[in-house]
Amino acid sequence: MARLVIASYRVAEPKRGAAAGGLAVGIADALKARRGLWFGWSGRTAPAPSPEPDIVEHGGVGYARIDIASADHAPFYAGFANGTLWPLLHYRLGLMEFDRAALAAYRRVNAAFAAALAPLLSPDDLVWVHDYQLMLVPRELRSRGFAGRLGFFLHVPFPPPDVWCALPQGSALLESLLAADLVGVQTERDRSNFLACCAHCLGVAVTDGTVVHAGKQTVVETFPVGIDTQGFARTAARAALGRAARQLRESLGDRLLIIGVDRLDYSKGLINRFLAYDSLLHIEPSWRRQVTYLQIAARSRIEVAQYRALRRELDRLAGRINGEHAEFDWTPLRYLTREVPRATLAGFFRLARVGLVTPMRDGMNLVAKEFVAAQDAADPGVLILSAFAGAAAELTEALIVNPHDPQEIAEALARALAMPIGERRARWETMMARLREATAAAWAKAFLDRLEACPAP
Ligand code: GDG
Repeated sequence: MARLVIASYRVAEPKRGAAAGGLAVGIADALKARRGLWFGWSGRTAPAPSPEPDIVEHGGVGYARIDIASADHAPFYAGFANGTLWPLLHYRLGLMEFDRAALAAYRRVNAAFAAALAPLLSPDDLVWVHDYQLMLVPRELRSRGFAGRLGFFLHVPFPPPDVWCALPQGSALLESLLAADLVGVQTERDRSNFLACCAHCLGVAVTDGTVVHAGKQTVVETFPVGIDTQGFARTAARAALGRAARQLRESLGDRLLIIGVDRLDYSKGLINRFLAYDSLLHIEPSWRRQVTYLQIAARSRIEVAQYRALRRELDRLAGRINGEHAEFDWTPLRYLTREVPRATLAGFFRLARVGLVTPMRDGMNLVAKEFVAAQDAADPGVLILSAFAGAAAELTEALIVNPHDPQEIAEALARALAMPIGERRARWETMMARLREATAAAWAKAFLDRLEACPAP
């Protein structure tokens, strides 16, 4: 079996492995089975990027990590990756900032990653590069002589040509991705947008989802990311009996819980979600005192100005909603900007009657899947899900809403809160059956099987 090499911006702490959540959950089995190496950033900056990574081994898996040049980290990460690419890939041209110096830093960091990784590779390795921070790594690896099988997976959405083309020098990023043998995206919409961008920006031929550019063939397919469904369900069942869940239950009394859990990010639709809850309390006053909405929104990317502005806006809105609707013994909205431990979250999901997941645009949205996995089969909660989350393609029995319309979300909330148990169970069972099959491990296996089937270049 070929060795697996993963390259991603962040790497899990070796000792935590899959317990770290995120990407680690999906790739843990594959890394172990294929005596893998996980390559990425050490979390440190240094005057110059490390020429050689620091490598440690844990549980049969190697972890190779490099420092990023101090002068490059901010323009690379807060600048190009999260100030330019993130808004662009989420269709938010109005929030996109562009500056050539940031693009140059992004190029340097991607080149430094490839320069440190290339000497560790052998021609029959399977190399799998992840996400928008490393879009130039495929081409950089090829230019350093790596000719083996190379895959790239994009975790976030891919926009249509009219949006993508606004990015100066965007063609160079597309060309780099086409240096890979396999490009994976989350949904059919992302796939058709990516192919349309290749045809439109590069003028290349696209047939049956395969792109031929500069004499090289690249397959583009969808691989929707999953979660460790059974593992998360077990964690939730256990955590629901624990102290934090008991305290939450006691604090709620007879009130129904609506829960939202997101990184504090403008793509997650938090402002419209708060407005929707405000609207529910106005249009359906019978729910006053009968519900509590708990929103956990862990601070994220505070080095980017747009995220700080969003935080201020949400703080203001939360204050306004509570000021207007609260009673001396009822706080309608509980809003936390700190991280909550993963198991505690799982237990809270299980207590909730409604999971509110309304991103304006999201590659997949794992919270939606975690909410479903965490439910008690005898008394499952209802998922309200944005039509623009990748997860909506699979979780079709959720109440699907347009996140641009707070009123529509409010109506879905009223419907979810009043939904009879029979309908709740029927919807949940169908979604849960799907999630039991479409796990994170199945996702990684599908991608790697497909990559292995690509003809060796
Ligand atoms: C990107 C794409 C795609 C959240 N708050 C806390 C916490 N979380 C955990 C959730 C979930 C994860 O973080 C968030 O994953 P999402 O998928 O919802 O969103 P992104 O972070 O934007 O991820 C996304 C994903 O990549 C995978 O491909 O689905 O579309 O944007 O697991 O539970 N975890 C803990 N405390 C918190 O407060 N412990």
